[in-house]
Amino acid sequence: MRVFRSVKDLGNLDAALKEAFEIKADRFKYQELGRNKTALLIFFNNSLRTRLSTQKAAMNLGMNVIVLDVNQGAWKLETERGVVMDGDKSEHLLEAIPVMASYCDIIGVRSFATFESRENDYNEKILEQFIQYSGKPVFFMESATVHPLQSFADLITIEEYKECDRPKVVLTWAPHPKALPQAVPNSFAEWMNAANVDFVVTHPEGYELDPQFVGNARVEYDQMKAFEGADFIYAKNWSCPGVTCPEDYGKVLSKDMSWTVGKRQMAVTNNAHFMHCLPVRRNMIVTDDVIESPRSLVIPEAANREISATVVLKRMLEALK
Ligand code: AN0
Ligand code: CP
Repeated sequence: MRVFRSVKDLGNLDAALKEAFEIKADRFKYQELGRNKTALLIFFNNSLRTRLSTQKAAMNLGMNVIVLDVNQGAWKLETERGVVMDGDKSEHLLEAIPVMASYCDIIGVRSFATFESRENDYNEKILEQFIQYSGKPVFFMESATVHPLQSFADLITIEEYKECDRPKVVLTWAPHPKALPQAVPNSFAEWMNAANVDFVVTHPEGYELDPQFVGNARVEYDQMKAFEGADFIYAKNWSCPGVTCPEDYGKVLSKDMSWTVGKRQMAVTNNAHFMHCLPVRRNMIVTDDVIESPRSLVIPEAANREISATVVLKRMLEALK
């Protein structure tokens, strides 16, 4: 595997899940694979889980790890080609990428949507340059449009906790004070469409996800209706994807607190498990009692980030040989 951005990059999903459970049972099984190989993790944005779980995954495989917080200590990077660099940016991405790549074997990049331009975000302007100019395998640690390590961990978690063969999984929008990217719901939709689940998306009008990710998934605008009989509730806020109205891209269209996931909605589910990628704002996205309930999976879900990252790095190391 040279690039990890999509569920398609894993090939057969059942085989990938099998590998994940094999690693979960013995996470140091492949500790010779990464000997004298270096993973470089580059963060343009904050992170708790991705930063720690991916480092742990690399260490499970015997790799060396370098972590760079670009905005804390490195030079401010210009990303546009052709500009006269007379402002506050001291270095261009076009030099920085090959330099960073020269010190490592595999690169992970976190670079969120900036919401400045839908076109730039949805064309993955930053990540595409890493793929093009680094000459190294690149995995996405939440890009402008996707968060595949999260969705893979989510799928592993659903597989572990499902109580029937084909569970009903509901992705629900929930309110948040600030504009958030669509990366998590985009990837979650893409991965659920590929998995053996009955998948439903619910959100207020205007929050329609990009068709390249949501595909033909069922969309139900009535949240209570969507929750009926659900086995898993996956909550997340996202800002306007700009599908129906491009000029609203990245805007907060609603802060409707009736969408906050609470007891009222959970009562109509099939005693559903609650999921969220974290970090979560309590009593905006989900009430204290629901996130603290025995059916909440937020902690095991986060723990599975180590497993998804170990599988991805393992496959990238195997492809280096
Ligand atoms: C980010 C987001 O919504 O994409 C990261 C989630 C994993 N969340 C925040 O910025 C709060
Ligand atoms: N879920 C997730 O990616 O968390 P962080 O932003 O803390 O890495």
